[in-house]
Amino acid sequence: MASEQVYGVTPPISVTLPTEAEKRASDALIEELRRQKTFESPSDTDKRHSFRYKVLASLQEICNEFVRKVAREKEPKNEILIKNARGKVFTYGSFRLGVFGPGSDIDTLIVAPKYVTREDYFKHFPDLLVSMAPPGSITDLTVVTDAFVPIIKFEYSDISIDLIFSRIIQKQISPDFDNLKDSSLLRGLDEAELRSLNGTRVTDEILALVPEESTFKLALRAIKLWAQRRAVYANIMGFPGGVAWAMLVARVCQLYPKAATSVIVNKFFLVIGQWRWPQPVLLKPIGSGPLPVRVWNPKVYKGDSFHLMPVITPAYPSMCATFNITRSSMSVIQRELRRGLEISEQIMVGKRPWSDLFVKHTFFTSGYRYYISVVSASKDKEAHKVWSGYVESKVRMLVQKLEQHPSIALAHAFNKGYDRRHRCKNDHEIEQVQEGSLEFMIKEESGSQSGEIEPKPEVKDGSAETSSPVEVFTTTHYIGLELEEGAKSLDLSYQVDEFKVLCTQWKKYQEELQPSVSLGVQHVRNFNLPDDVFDPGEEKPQKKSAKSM
Ligand code: 3AT
Ligand code: MN
Ligand code: MN
Repeated sequence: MASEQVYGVTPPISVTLPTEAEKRASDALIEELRRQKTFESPSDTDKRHSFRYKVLASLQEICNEFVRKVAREKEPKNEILIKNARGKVFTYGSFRLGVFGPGSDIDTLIVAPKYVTREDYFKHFPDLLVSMAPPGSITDLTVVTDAFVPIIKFEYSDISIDLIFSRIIQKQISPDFDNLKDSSLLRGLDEAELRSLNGTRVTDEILALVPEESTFKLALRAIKLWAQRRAVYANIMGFPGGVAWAMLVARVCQLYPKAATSVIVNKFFLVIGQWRWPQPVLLKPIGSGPLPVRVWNPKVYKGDSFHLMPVITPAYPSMCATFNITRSSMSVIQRELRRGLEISEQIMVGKRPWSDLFVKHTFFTSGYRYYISVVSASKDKEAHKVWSGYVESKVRMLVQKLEQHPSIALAHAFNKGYDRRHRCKNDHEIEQVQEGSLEFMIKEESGSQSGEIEPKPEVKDGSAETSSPVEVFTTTHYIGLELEEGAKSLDLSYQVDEFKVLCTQWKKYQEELQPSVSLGVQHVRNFNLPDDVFDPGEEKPQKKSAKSM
C-alpha cells in the first residue's frame, strides 16, 4: 500500500471522505459566503482578476527598470550587469493565499539583486512608478521608511497596493527565479529585509502544508468572516490576524485531510476550542537554518514561554504570530470558539443556518456595563496618523495593566478604533474633544469618507470668537470591563497614569508631536456610549431608572 503524505506534526484524526449531507452543508456554506459578499461579485470578478494581473505585470516592468537604473548608476561600465539587471515581484497576504475579497489590497514584494539597497528603493521607486504607470493611475502614494516593515503604499487604478522591498545577496536575479523557499536566500540580510521576505515565505509554506488547497481556502474565508463579525480579528489589539487564522485553519485541514469544507469549519471550533494551550500550533516541526537569528523556542527564550496561545509560522526563522494575545483576549477568543462549536454542531445536523454563525458581535449592545475609552487627538491630520497609530499599538499594554486590577475580571479591547473629526471654536471646546466629548463632531455624510467638508457658516452669537474654527482628529478605542463579583471600587487612575506615561515617553511625542496631540482616557457607562458605534436597528443600552428598584 502506498503511504500517503502525512501533513503536520501528528497523524490525522480522521481520513474519512465527506458524506452527502456534509457536501450539502458545504454548498450551503459557500452560498452563505456569497450572500455575505466575501467573494467578489461573479459578474465582474474575471475582468477584475485579469486587470489585477495586468497591474502586477506593470509592477514587474517598473521593478526591472528600477533595478536597471540602479545598476547603471552604480556600475556604469558593467554592460553585462546592466543588461541582465532585473528584479522579481512576489505577492503575499490574502491575494497569495487565494482568499482575496472585495476590500482586499494586493500585498506585493520586490526582490532585487544585492547592489540595490532599501535607500535606492525609496529614492527611485516612487518617481519611476508615477512616470511609468499610465498617467493619473497612481494615487494616494504614501512612503513609510521607518516602519517595522518599511513600505510604499498606493492605489494603482483604484487597486490598493502594499509594496515592500528586499534585496538578496546575489549579483543577478535569474529569469526563472520564482520562489523564496531556499533559506540560504536570507543570508546577509538585515532584519527589515528578513521580515519583508517572510510574508511570501510563510504564505507559500502554509499552502504547501495543507492537503487540499481549495477546501482550505473556502474554510479560511468562512473563519475570517466569522472572526471579523465576532470582532476577534486584529493582531494589533491582541487577537489573531489574517496569517494566524490561516495557520489555525491549515492545522485543522491537516488533521482532517479528506474532509469537506463544512466539516473543517465545524472541527475548527472543536479542535482549536479544545486545544491544550500553551502547547503551540505547528504546521511542521520547527526547523533550524543557516542564520544566527532567533527561532521561537520557549525552552531557550523566557519571553516565548509567556505566549498564551502560540501559533508558529512554518517558514524559517519560525516566529510566534500570536505573541500579542493577552489573558483577556484569550478568554474572549475561547468564548467565541465555544459559541462557534455550539452553532456549527447544530448547522451540521440541519437545525440552524450558516448565517447564525456570522451574526455580528454584541460588544456594545449587551457586552458590558462599564467601558474605558482611549482617545488620541490631534489638530493635524498627518500628526494624527502617527500618534493614533502609536497609541493603538499600546492599547494592549493598558489592557494588561487593567487585567491585573483586583476588581477587574476581564478587560476586552474592541478590535477596531473609531476615527472621528470635530470642529472646535476655542480651546475650551478642543479640551472637551480631547476628553472624549462628541459635541463638536462633524457628521460624515455617507459616501464622502475623507472628502473635505465645508465649514458650517459661522453663527454670530455675540461671544468673542476671534480665530477661525480648528479641526480636531480623534481615534477612540473602547475596552469593555467585566468586574469581579462584589467589586466595589473602580479606581483605575494608577493604571491609566502608567499608560499615559508609556505613550508620552515616546521620543517622537516628546520631540515632534506635542503639544499638537493629546491622549485622554475615560470611563463610559454602557448607556452613555456614542450613537455611532451602533448600526441602524441595534438597540443602545438604556439607563435603568432608579424607581424600578
Ligand atoms: P486583506 O484581504 O488585505 O484584508 P490580508 O490578510 O492580506 O487581508 P493585510 O493586507 O493587512 O491582510 O496584511 C497582509 C500581510 O502583511 C499580513 C502580515 O504578514 C503583514 N502585515 C500586515 N500588517 C502588518 C504590520 N503592521 N506589521 C507587520 N506585518 C504586517
Ligand atoms: Mn492584504
Ligand atoms: Mn496589506
